[in-house]
Amino acid sequence: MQANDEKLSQLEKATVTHASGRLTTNQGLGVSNTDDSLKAGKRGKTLMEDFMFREKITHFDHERIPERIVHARGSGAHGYFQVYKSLSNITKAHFLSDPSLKTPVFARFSTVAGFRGSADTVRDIRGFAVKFYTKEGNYDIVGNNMPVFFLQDAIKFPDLIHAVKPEPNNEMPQAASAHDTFWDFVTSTPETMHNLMWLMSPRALPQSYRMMEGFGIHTFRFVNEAGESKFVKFHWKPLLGLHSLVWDEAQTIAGKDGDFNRRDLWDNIENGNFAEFEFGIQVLDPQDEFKFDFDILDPTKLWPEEMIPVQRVGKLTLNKNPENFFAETEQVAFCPANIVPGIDFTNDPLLQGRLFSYLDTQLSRLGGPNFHQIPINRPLVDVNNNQRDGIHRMTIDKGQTAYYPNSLNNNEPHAAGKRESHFEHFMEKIDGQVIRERSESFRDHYSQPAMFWNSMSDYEKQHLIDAFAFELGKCKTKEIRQKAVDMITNIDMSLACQVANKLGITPNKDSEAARAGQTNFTVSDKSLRNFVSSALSEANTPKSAKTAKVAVVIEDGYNASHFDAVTRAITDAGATFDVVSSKLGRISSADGKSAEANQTLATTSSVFYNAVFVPCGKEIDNMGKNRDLIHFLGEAYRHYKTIGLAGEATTLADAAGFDDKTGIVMMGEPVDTFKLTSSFITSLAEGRHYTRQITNSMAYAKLNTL
Ligand code: HDE
Repeated sequence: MQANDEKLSQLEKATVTHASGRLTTNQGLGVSNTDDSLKAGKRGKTLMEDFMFREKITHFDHERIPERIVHARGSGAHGYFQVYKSLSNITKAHFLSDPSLKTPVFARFSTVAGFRGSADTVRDIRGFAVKFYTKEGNYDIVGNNMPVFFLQDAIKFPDLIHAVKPEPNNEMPQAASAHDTFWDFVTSTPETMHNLMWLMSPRALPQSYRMMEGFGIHTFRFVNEAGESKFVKFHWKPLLGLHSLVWDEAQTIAGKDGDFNRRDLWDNIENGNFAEFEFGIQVLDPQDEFKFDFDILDPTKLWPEEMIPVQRVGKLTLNKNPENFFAETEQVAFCPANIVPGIDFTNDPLLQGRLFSYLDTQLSRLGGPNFHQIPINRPLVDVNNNQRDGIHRMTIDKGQTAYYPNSLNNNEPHAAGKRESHFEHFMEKIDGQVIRERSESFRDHYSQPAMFWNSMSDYEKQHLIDAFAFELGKCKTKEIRQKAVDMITNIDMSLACQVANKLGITPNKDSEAARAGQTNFTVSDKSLRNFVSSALSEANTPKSAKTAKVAVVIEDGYNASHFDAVTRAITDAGATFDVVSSKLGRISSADGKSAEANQTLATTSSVFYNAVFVPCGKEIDNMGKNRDLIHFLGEAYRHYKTIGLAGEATTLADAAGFDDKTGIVMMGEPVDTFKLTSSFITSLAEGRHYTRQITNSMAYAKLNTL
């Protein structure tokens, strides 16, 4: 029994298996031949009369709907949400007040800029959208994997997206921000600086959707039964920790398996490794609204966890793949305005714009006003109102009245009474003049980016430097590169200098671009500029070997006892492995045993694994000369992965150029298999070995000498 049974059984009712039965037209007419069109003679023209042909082709011609204008590429899963303890003291939301309640959910993870068929592992923000099918109606948290956004006002969103999407004259580049129009826009819009820092960090390359954080970004409100309100920010914390890909690895994966993140989510759910996230809240008393150096309504700012702790109050478990991608993942319609009693909006101008945009875009994407009746979008509670008709209406709404008030049907459906669940807007006091301007309190665009930079580990800092240099290096317009570097001087001089150095330019901290966005802004005593928030660095995340994937590379003559020991240890640690060899099929060990190779060095690549292990064997000399294997090992080395070498396989360390032995677990003969495999698993559980020194003399250079 699934905890999300109620929603799944609702979907089940809309499911058609097509498992058996005669072939029919859409009108139910039996069809005996669907392979030949109706022709005037065996070699003649197709006849207009062929309604079977016309029906089949017409349907096919209309099988696609417009992809999402942003977040087109996505992957979804079903699951459930459960709160740890009642939050009824701060919110009257029913699904947050009862720890015994399992609320069904559907979640969709996405990239932003790429088209529907683009690769998963591009540098981009990831969408993290969750639809809760609650007893009080559908509630959506439509968030991202970064806690801040590029913009402070929704009216700028079309400009941002036009700038980041492929350029309009030649539709290039696909799913990439590394081009002139994006950097032209952001260097003219200093409020983008904080999100840019996140985009240039490893956070933009999640290793797995199961291993990324999620954020509601905006400040929302909780409201309790007594009508008291608190400001609140939403977080999703992955139980497996926060883990990212290396840039070089992400690019290789984009070529070798564009479905990498989608496949990972799908396969793990199929294997029972459910995706789990804790729900976190940061709660702020309204009296503290003006206590900080930043405006709490500004979506380009985060609330440092060290100042306002994240309380983990519940858990999201994604435990079931969709039955049909189109029906569920493609047709699901999220909307930040889908809200339940106990939760409310704030004046954040970005949120305010989003409250309009989603329903509007779905009208054209899903073809009309009845998309809420599509099975994946249907609430579990009854929908009862006087809205009628429209394209693709799926219910037969009975009765004479479709208006209120009415006497012919006793005023039904009636306005919800006090004791019936209903939504009431928080009675916020409004007092202001109509004005098209930005608040002064939104002006500081550089303190939080500086905090982000200061909170990074050495590896993350280097990643940022390389990412800025790559993206700006791809821009053809020199002035844009210069502007970007000048603006970065406001964040950190050493970052600006190191990026500038790679671009062959000199930062100018007094240029117009550097000064833009600083108008009237003085850094106050409370500035977060020098604050270090350890929650921002991936270095401080939980790590484990659970669900990791290991490549165990063997050739004929391998050592079966090493192989058996390591594969057992991998399985015991909750990880999985592939047996990789030069050929598929049975590989024979030195002592007459065998193992089945399910991948070859040609069909797979080290980028698909978290670690590599080579049990020794009598073929080891040949292995040392195998370019594919040395490339495989060298790549794993450059991507900071654990590498295990047993017995004679230790000679591969030299052959592959492992000058720095950090994360290289090896033991020559005689091999103590228990000790070696335990160290291997410990090292695997530590995640990547970012302190490993990688220089150009290693790995690649060795490869060229073969
Ligand atoms: Fe969205 N966004 N967005 N966005 N957004 C859409 O709605 C929009 C923003 C986010 O898996 C669209 O159904 C505006 C922030 C996600 O189906 C559209 C603004 C955040 C998804 C839209 C923003 C998001 C979308 C396109 C500026 C994180 C994918 C298709 C104010 C908090 C949901 C659609 C899914 C999708 C508008 C900014 C998250 C056009 C106007 C900030 C996860 O309505």
